[in-house]
Amino acid sequence: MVLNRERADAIRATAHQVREDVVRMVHAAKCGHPGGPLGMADFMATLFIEHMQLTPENLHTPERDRFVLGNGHTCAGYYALLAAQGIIPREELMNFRKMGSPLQGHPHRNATLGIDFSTGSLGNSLSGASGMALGARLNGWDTRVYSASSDGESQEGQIWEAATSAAHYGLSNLTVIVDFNNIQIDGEMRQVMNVRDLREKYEAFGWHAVDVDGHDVVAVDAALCAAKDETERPSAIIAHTHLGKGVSFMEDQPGWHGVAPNDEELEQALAELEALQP
Ligand SMILES: Cc1ncc(C[n+]2csc(CCOP(=O)(O)OP(=O)(O)O)c2C)c(N)n1
Repeated sequence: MVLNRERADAIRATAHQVREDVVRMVHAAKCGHPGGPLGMADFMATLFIEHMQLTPENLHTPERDRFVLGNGHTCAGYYALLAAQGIIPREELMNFRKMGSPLQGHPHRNATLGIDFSTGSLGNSLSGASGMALGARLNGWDTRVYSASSDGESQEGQIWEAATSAAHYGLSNLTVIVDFNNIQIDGEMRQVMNVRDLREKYEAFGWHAVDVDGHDVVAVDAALCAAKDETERPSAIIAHTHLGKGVSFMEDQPGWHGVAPNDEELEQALAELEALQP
């Protein structure tokens, strides 16, 4: 079923809020990674608002859906979405990366905040998510496990061990969304270490795999629906995005992978985002 206009608008409004939160959080921390989460905001909001069953009410229910953020450095956006879901108190967001806050610069497993897996060291995520998916199936649960990853994380060999194993066990309750923006910490992914066509790769590993425009919430929703319809294979959604989406001076600029905006840059970023408000 195609996402109706009202639901699509609600997702876009949440993605907008996430972008504002991200630039404010990274600015307040004076360090962090704004580019990735700005690029991921549309597909992450689609996942969290429309698909994943993760709410304050079911947080402690073992059968609930699970999420693993493989590109852990992009966690400002993840925390902002958990706040949008009412799981993290909004006021905590401004303590991002501060001493004593649970919202550190990479996600730390925290049952109270619904953070299911610690990440930051690239490459572990799909193994963890596969284990959760297999465990859920062995328990006879209806749980779906979602993992976000990136073109940079796809350079890690362990991702492909996990991809082999997930296909071997037919983990159709597992979906990975890959943030494919051709950018990583040291520059353009195609120059640093080209991972090539990830849809073809996942298909070759026995997965159901599709390419989508990661900023088109209707297309992302359709891909997530198709993943739910799969009964034999795990699913990979290769989301083509622009790092820094929504802030002109950050868009497609590797330099904004992991730098905080200064006061003037924050002001400009917020003004530009305001002008784009859906
Ligand atoms: C095992 C490991 N090696 C290296 C790093 C350092 N590192 C942090 S982010 C990053 C690039 C990741 O690429 P991507 O997720 O595509 O970056 P983005 O799109 O957010 O710029 C690297 C190599 C790490 N976190 N873990």
